[in-house]
Amino acid sequence: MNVSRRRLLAAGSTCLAGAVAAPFVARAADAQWTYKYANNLPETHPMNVRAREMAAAIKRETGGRFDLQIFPSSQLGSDTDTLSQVRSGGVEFFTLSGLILSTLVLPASINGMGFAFPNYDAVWKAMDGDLGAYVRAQIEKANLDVMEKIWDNGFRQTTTSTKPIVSPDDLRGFKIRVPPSPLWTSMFEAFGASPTSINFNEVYSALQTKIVDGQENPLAIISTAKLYEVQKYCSLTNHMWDGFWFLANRRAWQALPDDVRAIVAKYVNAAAVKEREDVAKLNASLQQDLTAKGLVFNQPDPAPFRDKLRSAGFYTQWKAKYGEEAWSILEKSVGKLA
Ligand code: X2X
Repeated sequence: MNVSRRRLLAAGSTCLAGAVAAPFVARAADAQWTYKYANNLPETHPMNVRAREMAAAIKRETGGRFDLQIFPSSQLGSDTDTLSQVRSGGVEFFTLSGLILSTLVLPASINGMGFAFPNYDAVWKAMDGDLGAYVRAQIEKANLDVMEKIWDNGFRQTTTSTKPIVSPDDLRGFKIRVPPSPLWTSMFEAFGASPTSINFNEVYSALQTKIVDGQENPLAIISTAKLYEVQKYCSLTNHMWDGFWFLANRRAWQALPDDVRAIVAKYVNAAAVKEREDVAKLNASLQQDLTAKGLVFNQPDPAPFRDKLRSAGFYTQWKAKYGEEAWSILEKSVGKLA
């Protein structure tokens, strides 16, 4: 028996005044499945704008049988907590950066390899092609289901409250927040920086209270999460590309009838494709807007950063971790790295 039916019976059996209970019963009976979707981004980010559209379309096409409830801004917990919850079934859906997911599925961080992707064309070709398929197969081996289309986070830029990052030397000893993920820590350690792992829901306050002097994120996040309020410089380092896998708790996903599952998957994947366009547009147009809000931009030459990673043995080290198969799929998309 599903939850809403159980609730409906419970409501019926304890109801003394039918007229009072009726509106509740009618609402509970509407949806057969009420699934939670958690993410770490503000409501105004394209991810949540497209998710709201997608939830409405799913509700319409399932005739109200499927109700997707969206919980933005880490309302149900940090990324680390929510990863546990999507595994246990506490939440049914969760969008998570592949780099953070790598704490569970190591190869899921591979798309975040430093300076690997030159542009979005190369990203979508790889992630909708062999590299994405490889990573999804590894995610499924870890007992999570994952939708086909990865959502865009974007190319990441570095912000600070103290000084612009112009060359790799500027990162030496620099206190920077990174998301909880070995690849991020390893990469900033290779630059000689001093990275601290902090979940996104604590980033604004960590910057505000100067626990760290900087962070790195795509412009769409720097804007929607208002990080410009607590940062002064933005260096367009474009040091990696990051995306969000739309994960599903396996038991909850498989419990859906085929027709409902197909409708949900169709709209989730379509929303991902629209969100990609929105984010790319924002990331291209936000510089002006953020400048007006007081951020000072600079565009460093990526070559010395890449050289620094190479000479620190960063690529060789990660090639050994991922293994030949994964590494060769990556290099097929982006060219020789190590
Ligand atoms: O935590 C971050 O910086 C964010 C929002 O970009 C990710 O989810 C990786």
